[in-house]
Amino acid sequence: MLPEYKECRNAYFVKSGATLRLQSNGYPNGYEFYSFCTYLLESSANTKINLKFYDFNLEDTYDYMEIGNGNNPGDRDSVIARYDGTMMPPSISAESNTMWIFFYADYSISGKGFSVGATASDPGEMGNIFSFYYICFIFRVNIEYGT
Ligand SMILES: [Ca+2]
Repeated sequence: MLPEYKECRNAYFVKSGATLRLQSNGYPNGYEFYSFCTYLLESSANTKINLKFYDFNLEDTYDYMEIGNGNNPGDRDSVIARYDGTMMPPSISAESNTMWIFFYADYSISGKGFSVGATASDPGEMGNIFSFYYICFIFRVNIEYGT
Protein backbone atom coordinates (compact mmCIF):
# COMPACT_ATOMS: atom_id res chain seq x y z
CA MET A 1 0.00 0.00 0.00
CA LEU A 2 1.29 3.43 -0.86
CA PRO A 3 1.92 6.00 1.87
CA GLU A 4 -0.91 8.49 2.28
CA TYR A 5 -0.62 12.09 3.20
CA LYS A 6 -2.82 14.83 4.57
CA GLU A 7 -2.23 18.25 3.10
CA CYS A 8 -3.23 21.42 4.94
CA ARG A 9 -3.17 24.84 3.40
CA ASN A 10 -4.23 28.12 4.85
CA ALA A 11 -3.63 31.81 4.37
CA TYR A 12 -4.32 34.73 6.65
CA PHE A 13 -4.22 38.45 6.16
CA VAL A 14 -4.03 40.65 9.20
CA LYS A 15 -3.27 44.30 9.70
CA SER A 16 0.25 44.77 10.85
CA GLY A 17 0.62 46.04 14.33
CA ALA A 18 -1.38 42.98 15.25
CA THR A 19 0.38 39.79 16.24
CA LEU A 20 -0.17 36.74 14.11
CA ARG A 21 -0.20 33.63 16.24
CA LEU A 22 1.16 30.43 14.73
CA GLN A 23 0.98 27.04 16.34
CA SER A 24 2.03 23.61 15.25
CA ASN A 25 -0.79 21.26 14.30
CA GLY A 26 -2.33 19.66 17.37
CA TYR A 27 -0.76 22.14 19.78
CA PRO A 28 -0.55 21.67 22.77
CA ASN A 29 -1.59 18.05 22.57
CA GLY A 30 1.25 16.95 20.36
CA TYR A 31 2.06 17.16 16.67
CA GLU A 32 1.73 14.32 14.23
CA PHE A 33 4.58 12.12 13.09
CA TYR A 34 5.94 12.59 9.58
CA SER A 35 5.12 16.29 9.43
CA PHE A 36 6.73 18.52 6.82
CA CYS A 37 5.35 22.03 7.25
CA THR A 38 6.39 25.23 5.54
CA TYR A 39 5.14 28.61 6.73
CA LEU A 40 5.72 31.67 4.57
CA LEU A 41 5.29 35.11 6.09
CA GLU A 42 5.29 38.39 4.26
CA SER A 43 4.74 41.91 5.54
CA SER A 44 4.63 45.21 3.67
CA ALA A 45 7.75 46.51 1.93
CA ASN A 46 10.24 48.25 4.16
CA THR A 47 9.14 46.42 7.27
CA LYS A 48 10.85 43.53 9.01
CA ILE A 49 9.24 40.45 10.45
CA ASN A 50 9.93 39.58 14.06
CA LEU A 51 9.15 36.22 15.59
CA LYS A 52 8.80 35.61 19.30
CA PHE A 53 8.29 32.32 21.08
CA TYR A 54 5.53 31.63 23.60
CA ASP A 55 6.12 27.93 23.91
CA PHE A 56 8.54 25.44 22.43
CA ASN A 57 8.58 21.73 23.06
CA LEU A 58 9.88 19.34 20.40
CA GLU A 59 11.55 15.99 20.54
CA ASP A 60 15.24 16.60 21.06
CA THR A 61 17.40 16.36 17.92
CA TYR A 62 15.01 14.41 15.69
CA ASP A 63 12.23 17.00 15.31
CA TYR A 64 13.15 20.58 14.57
CA MET A 65 12.14 24.03 13.45
CA GLU A 66 14.19 26.09 11.03
CA ILE A 67 13.76 29.79 10.40
CA GLY A 68 15.15 31.76 7.50
CA ASN A 69 15.12 34.93 5.43
CA GLY A 70 13.03 35.05 2.27
CA ASN A 71 10.55 32.46 1.07
CA ASN A 72 12.61 29.44 0.10
CA PRO A 73 13.52 26.88 2.77
CA GLY A 74 15.53 25.09 0.08
CA ASP A 75 17.98 27.98 -0.02
CA ARG A 76 20.35 26.85 2.70
CA ASP A 77 22.20 30.17 2.68
CA SER A 78 19.03 31.84 3.98
CA VAL A 79 18.84 29.82 7.22
CA ILE A 80 18.90 32.01 10.34
CA ALA A 81 18.43 29.40 13.06
CA ARG A 82 17.49 25.83 13.79
CA TYR A 83 15.94 24.72 17.08
CA ASP A 84 14.95 21.46 18.70
CA GLY A 85 14.32 20.24 22.23
CA THR A 86 12.61 22.24 24.95
CA MET A 87 14.76 25.33 25.48
CA MET A 88 12.82 28.50 24.64
CA PRO A 89 14.49 30.16 21.63
CA PRO A 90 15.14 33.94 21.65
CA SER A 91 13.16 36.35 19.48
CA ILE A 92 14.30 36.39 15.87
CA SER A 93 14.09 39.10 13.23
CA ALA A 94 14.30 38.53 9.50
CA GLU A 95 16.49 40.81 7.43
CA SER A 96 13.47 41.99 5.47
CA ASN A 97 9.71 41.62 5.03
CA THR A 98 9.78 37.90 4.26
CA MET A 99 10.47 34.98 6.54
CA TRP A 100 10.08 31.25 6.21
CA ILE A 101 9.61 28.63 8.92
CA PHE A 102 10.05 24.93 8.32
CA PHE A 103 8.90 22.33 10.82
CA TYR A 104 9.91 18.71 10.62
CA ALA A 105 8.82 15.74 12.71
CA ASP A 106 10.14 12.24 12.25
CA TYR A 107 8.40 8.87 12.64
CA SER A 108 8.15 8.64 16.43
CA ILE A 109 7.94 10.61 19.68
CA SER A 110 6.04 13.87 19.66
CA GLY A 111 6.20 16.95 21.87
CA LYS A 112 3.70 19.69 22.74
CA GLY A 113 4.85 21.58 19.66
CA PHE A 114 5.40 25.28 19.23
CA SER A 115 3.48 28.50 19.69
CA VAL A 116 4.95 31.68 18.23
CA GLY A 117 3.85 35.21 17.44
CA ALA A 118 4.89 37.17 14.34
CA THR A 119 4.78 40.93 14.02
CA ALA A 120 5.84 43.39 11.35
CA SER A 121 7.89 46.39 12.36
CA ASP A 122 6.79 49.96 11.77
CA PRO A 123 3.28 49.45 10.43
CA GLY A 124 2.84 53.11 9.56
CA GLU A 125 -0.27 55.26 9.78
CA MET A 126 -2.29 53.36 7.25
CA GLY A 127 -1.81 49.95 8.79
CA ASN A 128 -0.06 47.60 6.45
CA ILE A 129 -1.13 44.18 5.38
CA PHE A 130 0.64 41.18 6.79
CA SER A 131 0.08 37.91 5.03
CA PHE A 132 0.83 34.37 5.97
CA TYR A 133 0.54 31.12 4.09
CA TYR A 134 1.31 27.62 5.11
CA ILE A 135 1.37 24.20 3.64
CA CYS A 136 1.77 21.08 5.66
CA PHE A 137 2.23 17.53 4.49
CA ILE A 138 1.59 14.87 7.11
CA PHE A 139 2.34 11.40 5.86
CA ARG A 140 0.61 8.29 6.99
CA VAL A 141 2.69 5.29 6.29
CA ASN A 142 0.88 2.02 6.47
CA ILE A 143 3.06 -1.00 6.48
CA GLU A 144 1.27 -4.16 5.58
CA TYR A 145 2.92 -7.39 6.39
CA GLY A 146 2.48 -10.47 4.27
CA THR A 147 -0.04 -13.02 5.40
CA1 LIG B 1 9.77 12.82 16.65
